[in-house]
Amino acid sequence: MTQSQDSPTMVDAQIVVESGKKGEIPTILGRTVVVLPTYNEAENLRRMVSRLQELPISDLWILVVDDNSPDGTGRIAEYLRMRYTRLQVIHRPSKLGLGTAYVEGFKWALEMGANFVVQMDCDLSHDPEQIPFMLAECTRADVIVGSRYVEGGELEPNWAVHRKMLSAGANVYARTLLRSKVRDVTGGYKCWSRRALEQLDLDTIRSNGYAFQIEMAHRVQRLGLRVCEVPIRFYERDGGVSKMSASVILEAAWRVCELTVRPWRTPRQERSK
Ligand SMILES: Nc1nc2c(ncn2[C@@H]2O[C@H](COP(=O)(O)OP(=O)(O)OP(=O)(O)O)[C@@H](O)[C@H]2O)c(=O)[nH]1
Ligand SMILES: [Mg+2]
Repeated sequence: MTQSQDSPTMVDAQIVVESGKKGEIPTILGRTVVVLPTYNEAENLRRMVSRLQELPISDLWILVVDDNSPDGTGRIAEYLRMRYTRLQVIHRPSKLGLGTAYVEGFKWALEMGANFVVQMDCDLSHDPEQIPFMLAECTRADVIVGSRYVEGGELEPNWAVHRKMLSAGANVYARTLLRSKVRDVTGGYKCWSRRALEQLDLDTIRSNGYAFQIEMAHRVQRLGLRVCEVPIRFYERDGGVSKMSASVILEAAWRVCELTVRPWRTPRQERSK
């Protein structure tokens, strides 16, 4: 089978499948929760929420996980919570990291009966209009990765060269050491099925920054879950500033090494839990 522009990639089978009718969301979808971790995203949160609200997905909820952002993102989230019935906010006392924000958000989403959970940055790097295309693959995959590194995926051309190099370099480094079949192993735009999240043993996730994305992709592969990569265009963040830092990069570099030598549980142990 040949790889065609914009066709999703089934990672577990290492083949490319045709996409079918793009954007056609199965009617069995049930509840979907979009988890948005925020730290100083006051410039972006409103626009993000309004774009999510316009999506043609029934029973779509939004969960903001804010870490007491000094720029008042938490207050904006509260204002939005009063305006929209399907928006909830978790307020945490201080900047506790992206990884723990997602873990809290995922647990909350499972508790409220989500069948699918979407994780994405709240800086408009991830285009909300891609969600229907990701959900359209949900019947044949446990995890759908919005991928910059499959055919049809792209990075916005005016993203800074050093960021492109960091992203590509980190991806090659992690994929090589962890023998990852996922092509965008550092990507933060994903759609999880309930089944996948329930198997992941969220309390044992060790990574908190950039490394969180890598550890999750690694666990998915070890568990033998079905992964589908859907091409996305990745945009430069719209407003606000990046939280990328030297310590985040070092954590990722270290964590990849740690995962290669200490991969915690085998899939069988993980499954028998
Ligand atoms: N709750 C919470 N959210 C965070 C934290 N760190 C980052 N975020 C959010 O996580 C998302 C990703 O962070 P970014 O700063 O965009 O990191 P990045 O996408 O790797 O870097 P850029 O491409 O430069 O934007 C954004 O929505 C941030 O606001 C944190 O410690 N706590
Ligand atoms: Mg970002």
